[in-house]
Amino acid sequence: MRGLQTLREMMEQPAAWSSALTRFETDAGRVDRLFDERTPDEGVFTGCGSSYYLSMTAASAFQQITGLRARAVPASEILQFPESVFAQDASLLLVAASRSGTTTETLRAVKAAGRQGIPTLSLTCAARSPLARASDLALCSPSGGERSVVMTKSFSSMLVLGLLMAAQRGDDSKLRRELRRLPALGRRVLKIALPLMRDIGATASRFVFLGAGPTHGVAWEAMLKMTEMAQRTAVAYHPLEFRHGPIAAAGPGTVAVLFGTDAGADMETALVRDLRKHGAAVVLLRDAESRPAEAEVGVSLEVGLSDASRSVLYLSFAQALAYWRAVGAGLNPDRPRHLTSVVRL
Ligand code: F1P
Repeated sequence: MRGLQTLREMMEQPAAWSSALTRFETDAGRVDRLFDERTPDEGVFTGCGSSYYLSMTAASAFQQITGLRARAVPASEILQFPESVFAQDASLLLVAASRSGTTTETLRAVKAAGRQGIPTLSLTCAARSPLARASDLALCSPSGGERSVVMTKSFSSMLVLGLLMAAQRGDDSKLRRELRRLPALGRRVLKIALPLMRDIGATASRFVFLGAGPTHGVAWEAMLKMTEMAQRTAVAYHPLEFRHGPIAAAGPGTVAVLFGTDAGADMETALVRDLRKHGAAVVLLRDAESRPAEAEVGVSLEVGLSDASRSVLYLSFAQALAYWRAVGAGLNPDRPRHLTSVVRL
């Protein structure tokens, strides 16, 4: 079967999270030191492609957990519009994610920040990469590196590192406990996600991925996975934004995947109804089935995690869906068209 490499790396995610959790224990003190010495009052999270999308989720969770301002910007924006990102009077920390640690825009953004005296922290799978060396502190996912072009375990394991950093800075022992549960839960979730997503959207013309707060970055990553692996039309939005225009294109042939949040459960349930009314098929992922929704496919994980930690588990559904749509179309997920694992300018 085609795409075995990617499939293997998807299955290796729980082990990669375990390694990231273990490695972080030795780095936690360094995170504290960096924050205590440089006292940033805002985190700018950056990266390119998948690494930018994981930055979205990490930034959202970081602000919620620590109370410090945080936002995500693509690394290219830092190069093209530095004044729009680095405000003069702010005390910033740049958090840069990159699997390879060699992506040109991300590396240049970190070097530009360094020249301006802005402290830099990287999340990477390559501990000796130029990015890691250029950063004040590098948090590494030791088993996150892939042979595949598309990112699966690197994404989720670097996200685990980002969430660990937030838990450390926010001194959030509940989040820490949740993150430690992820490897065991991830193994269970993979067993559900892989068979479940096999036939969803086989004849769909369009995929819509919806996520709010920490799940918004997951929605973008789901869009990218579908685009990279299966070359299918895919878009990502905040759930309630979807009514403000994009819903005009929804109908039979649309598959909408909603990465549900506890914070917005009632409003998301109402959106499922509207999507179904217009003929879209809806896959609703959430924690508990406390508010029944009329989704075509409803998954209640019932893991009792916060929206931020559950985001990591949602990724398997997005990856599996893109994987099966690629295989079903006769494409090889291991060899996506026009792509290389690193973009160097
Ligand atoms: C990230 C990235 C991937 C994408 C592509 C090229 O690289 O943009 O998201 O799939 O194939 O690389 P990195 O900075 O995380 O190494």
